[in-house]
Amino acid sequence: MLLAIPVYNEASSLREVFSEILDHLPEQIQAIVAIDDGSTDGSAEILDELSKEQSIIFVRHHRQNHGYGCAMIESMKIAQKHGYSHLITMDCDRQHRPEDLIRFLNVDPDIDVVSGSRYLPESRRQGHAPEDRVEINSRITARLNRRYGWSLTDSFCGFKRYKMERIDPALFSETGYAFPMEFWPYCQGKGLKIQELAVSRIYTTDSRSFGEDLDRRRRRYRYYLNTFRKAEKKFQVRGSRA
Ligand SMILES: Nc1nc2c(ncn2[C@@H]2O[C@H](COP(=O)(O)OP(=O)(O)OP(=O)(O)O)[C@@H](O)[C@H]2O)c(=O)[nH]1
Ligand SMILES: [Mg+2]
Repeated sequence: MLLAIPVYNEASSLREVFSEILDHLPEQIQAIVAIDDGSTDGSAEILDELSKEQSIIFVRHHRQNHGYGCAMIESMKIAQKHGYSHLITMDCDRQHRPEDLIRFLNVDPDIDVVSGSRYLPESRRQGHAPEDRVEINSRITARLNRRYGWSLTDSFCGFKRYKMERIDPALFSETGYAFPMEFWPYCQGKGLKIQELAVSRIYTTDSRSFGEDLDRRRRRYRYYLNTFRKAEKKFQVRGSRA
């Protein structure tokens, strides 16, 4: 099993997060790959040091920033190329708890996608989630559920486990934060088995940004919907209702 971690300018948390990950690393995880996406804050150097210190850690550097989705697609390609049965993705900004890794491994290996949810009743809460994040997530999640007859509670959580046999990364092209909007129609088209897993919802700072344009709520919503519509066309998926 491969653990992949997208990194963009996380110098302040990297050492602490990686040390916690190593402390809680389930033995089934054979390698950790960090995708440093053109970080400019020293993250790249810290990751290089970490990979020298720990042979289980590998680092891919991008000269320029290509986006969160690009790192997801690249992680899937790496997992596929090296023959890993499963891939787990997790963030390194202290919002995902390394203690939860083992819980992803305990889910039936035949589930194709185990998707972390920060909005289940059992999800522990720490801090206050920004209202726009909660609102957009809940609107998009409700739309997916209506169209596909699903009962998701969190459509934007990056903490996930993928069964690689059912994932074809060559079919994905969304390189930005809207990657899940391309991924869910793919799941519907392929008939993948999806199960949510309660994870903590941690927001200790209010200052995180998606970048200037996407911090505008309506613009971000439109971008997500456009990606979703394009993906439905590409994967020839039709929902039952609008
Ligand atoms: N490789 C790569 N990683 C990224 C990029 N943007 C963010 N990340 C990483 O992806 C993870 C999630 O990014 P966030 O910006 O926190 O996104 P989020 O958790 O959906 O949003 P918040 O709710 O604001 O925290 C973190 O580990 C980031 O370092 C990017 O452009 N490229
Ligand atoms: Mg985050």
